[in-house]
Amino acid sequence: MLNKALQTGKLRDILLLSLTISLFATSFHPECIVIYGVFLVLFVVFFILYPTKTETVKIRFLRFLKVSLLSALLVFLFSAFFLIPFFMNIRSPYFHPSYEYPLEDSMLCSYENLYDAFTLRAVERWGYVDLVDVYTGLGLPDFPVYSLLFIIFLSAYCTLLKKRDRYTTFFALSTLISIFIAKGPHPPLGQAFIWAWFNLPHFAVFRAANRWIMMAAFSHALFVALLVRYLLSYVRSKSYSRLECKPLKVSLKISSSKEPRTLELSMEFINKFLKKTCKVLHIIAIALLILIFLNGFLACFFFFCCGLQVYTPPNIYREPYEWIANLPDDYKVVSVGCSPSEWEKLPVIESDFAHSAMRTTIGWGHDIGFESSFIHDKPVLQNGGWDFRPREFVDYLRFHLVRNKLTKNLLKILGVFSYKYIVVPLYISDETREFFLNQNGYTMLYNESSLILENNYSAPRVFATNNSLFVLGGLDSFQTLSVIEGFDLSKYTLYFAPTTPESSTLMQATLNRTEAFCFVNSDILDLVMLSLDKSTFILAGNFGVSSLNITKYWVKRSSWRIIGALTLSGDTLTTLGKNRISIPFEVDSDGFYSVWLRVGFAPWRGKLTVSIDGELVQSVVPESPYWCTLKWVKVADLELAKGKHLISLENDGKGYNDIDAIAIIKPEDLEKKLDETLKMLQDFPGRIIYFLEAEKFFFDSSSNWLLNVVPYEGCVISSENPEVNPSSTPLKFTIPRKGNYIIAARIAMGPNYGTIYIDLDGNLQSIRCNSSVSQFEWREIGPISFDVGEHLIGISGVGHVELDTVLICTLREGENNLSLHEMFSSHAPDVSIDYSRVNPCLYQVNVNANEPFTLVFSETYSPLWKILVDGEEIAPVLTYATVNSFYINKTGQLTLTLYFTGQNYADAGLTISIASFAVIIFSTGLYLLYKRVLRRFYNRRIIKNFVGKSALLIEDFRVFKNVDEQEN
Ligand SMILES: [Ca+2]
Repeated sequence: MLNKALQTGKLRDILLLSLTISLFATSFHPECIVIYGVFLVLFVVFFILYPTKTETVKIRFLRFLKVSLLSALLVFLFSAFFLIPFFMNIRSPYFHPSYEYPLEDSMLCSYENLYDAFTLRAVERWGYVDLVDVYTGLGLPDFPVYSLLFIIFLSAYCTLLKKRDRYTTFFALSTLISIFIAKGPHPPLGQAFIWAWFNLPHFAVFRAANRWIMMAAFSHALFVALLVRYLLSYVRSKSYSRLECKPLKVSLKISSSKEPRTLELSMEFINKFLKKTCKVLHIIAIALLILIFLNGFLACFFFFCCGLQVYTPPNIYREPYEWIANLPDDYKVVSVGCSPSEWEKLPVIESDFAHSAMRTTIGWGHDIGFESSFIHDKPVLQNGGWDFRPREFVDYLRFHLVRNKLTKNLLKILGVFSYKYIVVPLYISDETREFFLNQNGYTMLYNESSLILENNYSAPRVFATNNSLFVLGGLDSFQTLSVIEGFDLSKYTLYFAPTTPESSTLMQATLNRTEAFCFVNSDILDLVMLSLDKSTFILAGNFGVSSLNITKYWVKRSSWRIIGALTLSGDTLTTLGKNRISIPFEVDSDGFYSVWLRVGFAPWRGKLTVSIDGELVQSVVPESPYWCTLKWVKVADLELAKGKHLISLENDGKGYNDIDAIAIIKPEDLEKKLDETLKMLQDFPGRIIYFLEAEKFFFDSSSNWLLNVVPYEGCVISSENPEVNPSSTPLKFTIPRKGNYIIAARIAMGPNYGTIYIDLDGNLQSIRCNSSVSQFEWREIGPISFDVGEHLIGISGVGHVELDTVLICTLREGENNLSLHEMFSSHAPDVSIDYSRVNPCLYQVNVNANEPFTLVFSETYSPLWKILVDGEEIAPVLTYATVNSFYINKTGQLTLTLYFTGQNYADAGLTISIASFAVIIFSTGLYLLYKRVLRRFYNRRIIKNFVGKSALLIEDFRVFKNVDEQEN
């Protein structure tokens, strides 16, 4: 179509081209669109530049302009239903440039050698692994299928010797390019692919690099067709039968005679040889034709022999999902699955309850629970889906909380997102089943071969709250908060502080309404840094490459966000090897600057050397006995001139280094921001609470304390020492507001347990841990009066003690003491909500509110969700790190319309597409009709008469006119 349109430039051809491209752009797999798209562009370049005798480059270029402009317009109109939402940013996160796979993935799914690529061998080994190894077992057994394909394809490309034009040259070049990309990072010249992987936007989604071979397959088809044409004409011509005896003529000029003499030598044996060779060639050509015809069958023998492989899961797998499908209400489902190592029963097993695949009788398939929406039509947790935020949230649950058995409050955490049913299928490991059965707050609803737990914490999809907490912390805040008994997540909306420096207006708006400011394993410096100007701030994680090879590169690594730490970059810039990276930055004025790094403090650290503009400034070894936190460290104070600079980070290769962010700021600006932040916290009317996990802040490997994980309770530090035993050097913390505080500690109670001492600026406070019941409890100390400024807190123990978390919280005016239970026992809002789901983009919510409230809608946060109330449109605020909330400052009987405005773009696009189609079809019909009528007109010779008559009339008119003129 493209070729024809470029050749003729006719409207009809442009229209057909536009229809084809619209179909291509709206219905093909995105990878396919990119791959063929690249070659379509290449074809256009070829078309314009490839020299021909008939037209100049300029003519072809102008025609291309006409074709491309017209078809771009038409394609836009036809595909508006897809393109308008797409360009308005309503698209899968898969299209986001930060969606990348690690380089190593591409090694598994690309061609290791050029021969395999050229012969189009199958290399993606997923699917029916138990039945066939696609690499070796697809073809006819004991038959050299790939040698045959090699001969056929190579012979096909030999047609280039006979036919070299714009098309054959283009297709041959495309084959080369597609083979080169399809071999991925493998030699020769694998470096080019690796460069593209790390530097070209969107390239790192092509982990199945072998799919680029689809263009070579297309070219092969063209050349094989050409070969078949030549072979057929050769075979038909039977040239050997016409081969005549050709004598060898020799002219001799003998000096004595005038005339040269011709000598004819007939060499019979040569003729016989030629004839025989031609006969053999004839037979070979026929054989080749037969083999070309058969090669499809030979190469895909497995499928012709065994048919397409389908797997039907046993009824017993489907039963629990069919059972919940009969439940009438609006809910979400968690389906529990197995990790690959659990399916394979490997010696080292790591659980993964949200893994997508299951091992079936034919190989790997999608887990039936994971995809069970097709049975019950309700959302399933899966792995969080494509969206980055829920995906990160589920990563934290999968790889940290559940895998390490750190909580018994998983259902409490999931309940706020409306996950009501947990399906524990029969095929999961005993360990994972035990984990779910040990959780708090469920009712066993179904107990057959599979189990269904009903989550008692489950909140509706749309609910109201009148309290909120503002959290500066990572996702682990969910776990830290969930261990407070009586704390109901669905009564407190959690607003997480934005983790990139941006306008603080949003933060301010939510802060004014919030009950408490919680620093969860974070401190005031973190808050100060987040209020900095964007220009002084570098998100280091963005400079890491997408690879698993931490020894070779500085990579993007998810380890800190997976453990739920507060990360600003998401993934940190990490390496284990002896590597150096340089990151450019710019300062807008001359002056004295401080350079700060936010680095991960954890075990096995290397020495990190920092240089600026090539000058070494400082080295740090951020070693800590436990995965502590990411902390801001000042690495340099120096003069910088206005303009561009380079900061270089070098790891010595003796351990890891994780860098989250870099800040370059004038000390006086930082001082100013610190004062502003302190002022903001002093003016803040709510409570200020510090949550400090003991293992992160009060553990020192040189002390006699131990670090251990108590299953379902979390990570704790413990001591058995009969003497007073300090756990670490006291921790410095900043009190922003003068007043009374309580200190609370979550400790293990039990018979014969010892005493924990909390050392506050040198004053010891004791907590006795002896109790007849063994369990973890919160114990409070206070009130304690603190002045603004830095204070010290230390922990010691006598006897057997275990400490999980320490909390420091402001008391209100007049409060002398307060238990955590009271602090978080807020009343439910006086708001009743009744909602109905009209369609996935539209909810009607009827509210009877006696006070202003926050409406939480647990659908993945998108600024395109809006609420319409009394003609006023309210934008959502991100809450619980993943979903939408709307503050409704109205009371009484309210009817709210909750809708996804993105659908408006899709609707508008669809209208444009349909209208354009209608116009095109109507005008084409009209044109065809007009042509038909016109032809009939001609056929009846009316036209001739008509022309004759008019000519006569014109003649008359001229005569008449002439007479007039003469008279004048
Ligand atoms: Ca802890």
